[in-house]
Amino acid sequence: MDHRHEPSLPPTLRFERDGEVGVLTLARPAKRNALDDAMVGGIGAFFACVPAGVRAVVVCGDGDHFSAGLDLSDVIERDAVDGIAHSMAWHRAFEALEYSTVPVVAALHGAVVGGGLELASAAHVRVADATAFYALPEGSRGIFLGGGGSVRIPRMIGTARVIDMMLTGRVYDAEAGEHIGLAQYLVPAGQARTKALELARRIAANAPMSNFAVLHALPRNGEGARAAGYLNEALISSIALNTPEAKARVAAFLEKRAAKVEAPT
Ligand code: 1HE
Repeated sequence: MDHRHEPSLPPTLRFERDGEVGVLTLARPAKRNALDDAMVGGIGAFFACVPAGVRAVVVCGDGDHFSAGLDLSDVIERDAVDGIAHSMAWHRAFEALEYSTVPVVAALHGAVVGGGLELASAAHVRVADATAFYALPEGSRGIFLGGGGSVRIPRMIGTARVIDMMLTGRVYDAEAGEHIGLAQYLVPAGQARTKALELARRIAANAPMSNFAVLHALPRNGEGARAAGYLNEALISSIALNTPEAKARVAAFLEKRAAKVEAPT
């Protein structure tokens, strides 16, 4: 029996299906989708056990903003040891997303700040609309990144930019954000979710083994020793090539039944 049916989530998270794509929505717009413990735990539980039949997930937010980051009303009464545990709970949740069984596309709009940017940076593809803006206000709040952002965001945009954002409170608008690599796609206002769904449908149509290799082998190969990366790549590519799905897809191309790569118009 498959237990991965409909997930039980806090009321501040909503899950819907759109064919093979799952949509997980931050549903706390009155607080600008600020992330409290229940939401972070819910995100972790969701990605640790993605509902059956879902082959890609879009993460998006209700209201005018993707997420205002950490729920600051949560922070007040926490000592150092509790603080470490809190940060590690975020790490577990966002690692569940990053190393999920399925690819995740983040649809960004409005504020993508602090822990909201940390959440977005754990996704595999980021689509932003023209209203998106990015900041790391932790510096001015007397705190620090705690959701894995000091590990992930420098890999996306470079350490120097993250240092600048944190020290000076610099805010990047949507266009500059795309330029420096905070998002891979920039679309008109109000269209991030639609574009993210379109990309997620395309991703869901890939062979599961290819998606698995991209999520689990590719980032690790870039991080460890080169020799281990090459060996791991050889192993994964051979496993992928030998799946019936790969054989069928390659044959379809050779027999002119599959789409060619199109040059952008
Ligand atoms: C919040 C939060 C929050 C809004 N925690 N309650 N993040 C920040 O430092 C960003 C803080 N938020 C903002 O700068 C602004 O709220 C926004 C630019 C995101 C949106 O502005 P606006 O004018 O649309 O909304 P607002 O009037 O500021 O906020 C609406 C309500 O949401 C208000 O509550 P209300 O009861 O008075 O209606 C705000 O208090 C509430 N709200 N943001 C709690 N973040 C793992 S470590 C990660 C560390 C971080 O993420 S630090 C960065 C925290």
